[in-house]
Amino acid sequence: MIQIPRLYAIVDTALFSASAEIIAFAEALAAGGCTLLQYRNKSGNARIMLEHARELRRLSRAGVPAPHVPKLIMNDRADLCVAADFDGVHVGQDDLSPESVRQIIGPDRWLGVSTHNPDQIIEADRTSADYLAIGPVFSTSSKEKPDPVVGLEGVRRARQLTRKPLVAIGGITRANAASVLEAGADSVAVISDLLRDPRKSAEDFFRSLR
Ligand code: 3NM
Repeated sequence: MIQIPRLYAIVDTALFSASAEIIAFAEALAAGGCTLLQYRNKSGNARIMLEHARELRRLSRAGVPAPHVPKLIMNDRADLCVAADFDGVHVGQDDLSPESVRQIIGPDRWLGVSTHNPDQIIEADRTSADYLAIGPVFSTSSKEKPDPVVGLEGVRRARQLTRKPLVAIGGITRANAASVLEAGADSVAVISDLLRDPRKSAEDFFRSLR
């Protein structure tokens, strides 16, 4: 069973205008103590994705002191995970199946699966996924066509349905994160509430989740 940190930071490239901003954002998150980062790029430009991913990989290995070397997770794309030597892949319900991803990434890399309702949790729980995500917990503007909000009740329900590490996502902020862990999540995945002053925001999250 993997050990998942309480904060799972997502770097969504749609929110940045230049590659340098994306890299600087990731560096600031790492400086704030983030040890798990997801690279999320829904543009579909595989070459740019691989360029960004390789730069993040290089930085995470070169720049940051050892206890803080962040794990890097690629959203959706198992091929790019392997090409950039990332630590794992996160897939949704419309991506490759968990077992197909597992064949590509091998036994050691992390595999995460998004779920949005009890049936999906039960199904994903039977796969080799290392962790499951449940969401959106609260309303979010960071995802196109989000599934219906599951609320804290959805997190409690999910907790009853799986023993895998559970990541909650969607509308999670420094103000509500503690309630999400209390409901049974092991970790919170966040886009928006890390954007402004990422280093301080990450530090605030860790303080609120102690
Ligand atoms: N997935 P924010 S909600 C990427 O429900 C994503 O699976 C979701 O961003 C899901 O922290 C979401 O800004 C957006 O709400 C999370």
